[in-house]
Amino acid sequence: RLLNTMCDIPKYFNNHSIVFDITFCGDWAGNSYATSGCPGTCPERLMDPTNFVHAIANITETAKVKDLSRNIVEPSSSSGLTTDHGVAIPDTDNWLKAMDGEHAGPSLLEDQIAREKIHRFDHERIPERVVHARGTGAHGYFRVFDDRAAKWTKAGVLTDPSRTTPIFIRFSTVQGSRGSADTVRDVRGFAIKFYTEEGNWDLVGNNIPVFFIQDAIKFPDIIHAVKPEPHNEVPQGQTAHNNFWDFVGLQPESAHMVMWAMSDRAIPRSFRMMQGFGVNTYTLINNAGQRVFVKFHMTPELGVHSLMWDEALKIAGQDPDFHRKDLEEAIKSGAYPKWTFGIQVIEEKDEHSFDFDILDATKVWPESLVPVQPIGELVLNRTVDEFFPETEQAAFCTSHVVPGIGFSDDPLLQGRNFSYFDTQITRLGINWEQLPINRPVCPVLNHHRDGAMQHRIHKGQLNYWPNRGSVGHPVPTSNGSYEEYKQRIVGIKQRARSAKFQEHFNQAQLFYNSLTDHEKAHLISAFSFELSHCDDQQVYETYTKLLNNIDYELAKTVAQNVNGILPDKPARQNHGKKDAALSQTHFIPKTPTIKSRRIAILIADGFNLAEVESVRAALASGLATTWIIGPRRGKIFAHGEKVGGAGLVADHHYEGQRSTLFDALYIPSGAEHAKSIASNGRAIHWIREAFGHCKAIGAIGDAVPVVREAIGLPEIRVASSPDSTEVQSSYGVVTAGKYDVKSAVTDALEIATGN
Ligand code: HDE
Repeated sequence: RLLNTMCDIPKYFNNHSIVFDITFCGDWAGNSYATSGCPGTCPERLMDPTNFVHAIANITETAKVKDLSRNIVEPSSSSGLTTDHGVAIPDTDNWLKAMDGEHAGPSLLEDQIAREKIHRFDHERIPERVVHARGTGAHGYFRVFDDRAAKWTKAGVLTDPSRTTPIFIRFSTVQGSRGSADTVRDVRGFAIKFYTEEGNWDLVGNNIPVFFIQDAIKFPDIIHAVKPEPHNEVPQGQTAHNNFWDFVGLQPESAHMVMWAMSDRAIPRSFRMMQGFGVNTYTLINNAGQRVFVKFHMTPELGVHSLMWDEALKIAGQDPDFHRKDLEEAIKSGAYPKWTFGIQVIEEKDEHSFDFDILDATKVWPESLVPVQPIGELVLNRTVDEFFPETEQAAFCTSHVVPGIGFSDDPLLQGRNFSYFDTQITRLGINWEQLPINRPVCPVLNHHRDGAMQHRIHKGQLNYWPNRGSVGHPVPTSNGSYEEYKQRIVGIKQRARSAKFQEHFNQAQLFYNSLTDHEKAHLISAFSFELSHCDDQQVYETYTKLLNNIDYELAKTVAQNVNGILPDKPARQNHGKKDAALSQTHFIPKTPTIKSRRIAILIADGFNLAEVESVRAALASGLATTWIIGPRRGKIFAHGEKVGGAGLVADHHYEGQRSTLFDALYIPSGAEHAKSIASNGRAIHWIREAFGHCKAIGAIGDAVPVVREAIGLPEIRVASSPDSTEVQSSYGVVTAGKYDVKSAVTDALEIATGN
């Protein structure tokens, strides 16, 4: 009976392959199978929750892919078109009509085929996420380097190096709706679902380590203030409006996060080049039942890079899907995005030893005080098959943690733990966790039943606990189960915040002090842009006044730019402290890389083919992608080549793309080609704009004077003679009189090794 039962169990787990880790001491009829030391009669023993050992699935990197494959519909040319109830359809182009001879008559409501098609279409949309509506996702995996975190946590996903845990990540913006542009100035969401052996763990983070508010009860206020204004639903994908600045001006706890949001962090070059932060303070619990406080960090392999504001604005119109396409392009080309996963740990005994409250989500734990310890890596290696069922229906819950990971009393986290489950009910219905992208890859067995869109068919008579049943019915188990940390709580019920939560400017100042000069300049421009968009004097005056609590010079400059309140002295002294890890320049990889960077090659008829080919090969060795931009999309003929020859096929016409969509520009030699470029306004604009956005520009031979002329900067260094292969580099412009094609191999090697 026992063996028969075991054979049956996989059915309850949807036929997953399951490795059983069960110690039997008897069967359900009470006959002993006598493992040594069986202390009691079996029915009672098995009914005792402490003795039930939960079945554990053997999860691999591809477990989620396999799980999703149960729902995949392959394109098929062999089967005909059918209705949803499976009946073949001869014609899906013409509604059933009462035709009057050759003339159209009324369309008939009786056409159930047409009705079904329209009904289905009418209900295709579901509510978009109330925040983070615009996003994109991908699959991948997570693994730890070793078991170094075992001293803090018993979570297998964080400690067992033999595991590869499948993950799904969704990146998002916050303010805009589903169709808004990718490159707007905004916080980016970084939500990760780990499909672990012990259940799903959702780490729902951002690319900025702090938040606008300290207490979850303020969330509707900040979101109402940041979203398009209620009277005219303006603006879309922007914080540059009265309501946002009004709210944050009256809400000093937002000051720190506003500094981050006005920094380059809010206009990332790519999702792949952002840090991720769990933001809230979580806890880890080890096998001995000890607890530590923890913050989670994801650090991108490629470094942290941003667009320039002018680029971000332009790309929002030129290619609103820029980040979405960038992620897809990288994964499909094999340049898998990768992050190091790290933790900051604070022992319980040190909870109160900092000058900020470690449970306050408007504060970072400065890395100079609490270093980030790398423990693993996240890799994205698969795009979704279909956007809606995977990315749109993906739903995350901060309350979804696995044994070994817990919460803290961070008041923002506590509120989030309520809100996420709740919002999924509105968006997807109560059975949202049965949707393919959300369901765990380990067994799910309980007495939850029914609800709209129930997909599971539970056999048996018993849907409650305790029950008289035996096999196949889940029983509570303490083995490998989630156990709350036994936390002593003593308190007086009141609506209040703790003392250290009252200080709001120290870390805003720390952040500002830690930026490089160019980062500070960008931040000042961002404040000036945003406050200039506020036409209510009270709003921009209030905010410029608040800035004086952070930095006197910053406040003065912004106030001058936007006609705010010019301070005559600092509202408080600058403490002068810095923390290197707050500047994104801190995360430039030790070995510079051009992996996955997009390089535009601007050509016209008469270009030097051998040179282009060898430069391309050198760049490809560094895993950069190159794109030929020509006067027409199609064949462009090289110097000496006859019209009608093989040519080099341009990927885009000069008008088809803009320099903003590329990381660097290269223009080869070739007299006629250089002449054409010099006389083409759009091509000149390509060069000027790339230079204006601080992109690297490479020019050789005849292209050098064209670049110099276009930029209008005679100081740019060039080789002493047109025949010289000597490479000159100044202002980000790299030139040579001649390219020694033979040196392409050396160049490739240098590029590949980051030298
Ligand atoms: Fe969210 N947040 N949030 N949030 N959040 C949502 O849940 C909420 C907060 C974050 O790709 C919603 O499923 C409250 C901090 C991301 O699907 C909602 C509070 C951080 C995503 C919600 C916060 C985040 C969301 C809307 C204050 C960074 C997108 C749709 C207490 C750590 C997840 C949804 C995805 C989404 C509530 C604050 C990140 C309404 C109440 C702090 C990345 O439940």
